[in-house]
Amino acid sequence: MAYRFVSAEEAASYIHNGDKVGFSGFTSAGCPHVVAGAVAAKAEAEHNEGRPFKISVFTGASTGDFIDGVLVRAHAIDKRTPYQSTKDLRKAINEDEVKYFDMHLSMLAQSLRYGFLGKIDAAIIEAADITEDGEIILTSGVGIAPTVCRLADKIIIELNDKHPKELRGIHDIYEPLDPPERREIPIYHPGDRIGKPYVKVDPAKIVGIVKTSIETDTSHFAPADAVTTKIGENVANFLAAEMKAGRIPASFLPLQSGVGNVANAVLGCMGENKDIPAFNVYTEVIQDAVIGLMKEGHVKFASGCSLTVSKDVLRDIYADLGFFKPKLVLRPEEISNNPGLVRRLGLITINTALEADIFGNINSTHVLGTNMMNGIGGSGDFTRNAYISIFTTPSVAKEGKISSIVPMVTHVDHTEHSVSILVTEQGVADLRGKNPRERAETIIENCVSPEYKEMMRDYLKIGAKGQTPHSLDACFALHKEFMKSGDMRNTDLSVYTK
Ligand code: 0RQ
Repeated sequence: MAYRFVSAEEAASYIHNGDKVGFSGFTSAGCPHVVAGAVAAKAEAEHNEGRPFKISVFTGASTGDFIDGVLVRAHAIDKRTPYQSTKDLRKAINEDEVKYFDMHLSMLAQSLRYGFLGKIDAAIIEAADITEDGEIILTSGVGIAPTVCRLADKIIIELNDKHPKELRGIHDIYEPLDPPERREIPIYHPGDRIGKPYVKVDPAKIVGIVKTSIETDTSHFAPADAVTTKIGENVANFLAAEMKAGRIPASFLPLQSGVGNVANAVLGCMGENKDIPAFNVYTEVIQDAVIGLMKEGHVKFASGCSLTVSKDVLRDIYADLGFFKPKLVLRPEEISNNPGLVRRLGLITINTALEADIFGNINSTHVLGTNMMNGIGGSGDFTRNAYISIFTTPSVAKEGKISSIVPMVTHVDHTEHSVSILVTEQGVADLRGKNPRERAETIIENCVSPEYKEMMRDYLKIGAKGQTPHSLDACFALHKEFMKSGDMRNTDLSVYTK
């Protein structure tokens, strides 16, 4: 092969202060593991010499400590998008050290192509294989890899032998044309393949290949507990009833489900529900539960952007590619999260709220309206365009000191217009066809924790006038009380009625 094999340190020498760097992967699945660490070491050395060194980091979604963690601890990140979930990076964002901007995941690749975010200098890509004429076989996650490979002046490959070359064929790499040439994306079924099994690049752009041998361990879920199980059962029972009522076809519709413990529990409960037939998944992250359901025959096919699964599950998949490859496809996030496809395929979408308000607005990202948690991720891509858009949240957080359902959310990611169903462990609020007052009553009676029900009813009485009966004095009373005493249960709404 004509390529140069280099050390991580030599690869890092191609990255310079002020560069905009695009990484492959989605969650830590498919992310390169070692070059970012060498870039962080280079940054520290430069800082020690009194020279500036920061790069902007563009990725599929969150990464892992081996990209976001090492770089932020070296004070080497200037700008960051579109999603993150690493403790140290979150802290640096909220201390205003890192300029993070939160984006719908489906829009990042096209925003880069449109030139809205500046020129991509380098792409760092994890590969399972590469051919002499520049066909890159990605690993367990795709993200924005095809686009950054095309836009970057130079490409660094991490060739990871823990991903088999036989992965060739699992990916479906397709980039839409830009307007005014864009046509419809010809996917009509979750399993349709429309692109190439590889990312094709000009071999001359590949400045070096770093060999690695690192297993990705992307998924750490707490086992389902009483609350997440109840939420899961509520969602599954709701969907089974919708099917019985004829509002979901008997063949069912493809499912998208967010990331995390609740999402895993929901999928588990759907698999156990005898009234729900085997279904397809069209989502961004394919988690452990999907693979489990696939083995049992409850999931027929899964289209996603990444295999965000635990080490053992990834080993199982790789050991039996003959079984799994025909049932899986990994797509760029521009396609896995494409709003037009979400609407066309009629997805049932299930995402998690940090907080919801009694009128159905959702905050997925900001604690107390100010501190970034992770980012909107793909939740907006799916929610806004869903056949039925479901949000889940435990009714309380921090042992009851926070009600996840409040009079007014402190930050809006998804407006009332995009939310059909709200589910907590308390029950299900069906918001379809309801006006604001009806929505509030349904959410209070079905979803709010008993400890907060009376408070919410009182709030509605304070904000008596208007179509949406808010009180601009009292709408953040619970949040202000939490900031004062550390417990929303101490809120005294009577002061607003005097
Ligand atoms: O705090 O970490 O200190 O324990 O928030 O809450 O209940 O563990 O929930 O891990 O599922 O995350 C919305 C953040 C939920 C996630 C969010 C505290 C709570 C805890 C986390 P601790 P939980 P999860 C696909 C779709 C947006 C992106 C998305 C998310 C911590 O699901 O990032 O949907 N979603 N993407 O105690 C203050 C409240 C709180 C609160 C909970 N109201 N106020 N703190 N907490 N409610 C994925 C991708 O796009 C890749």
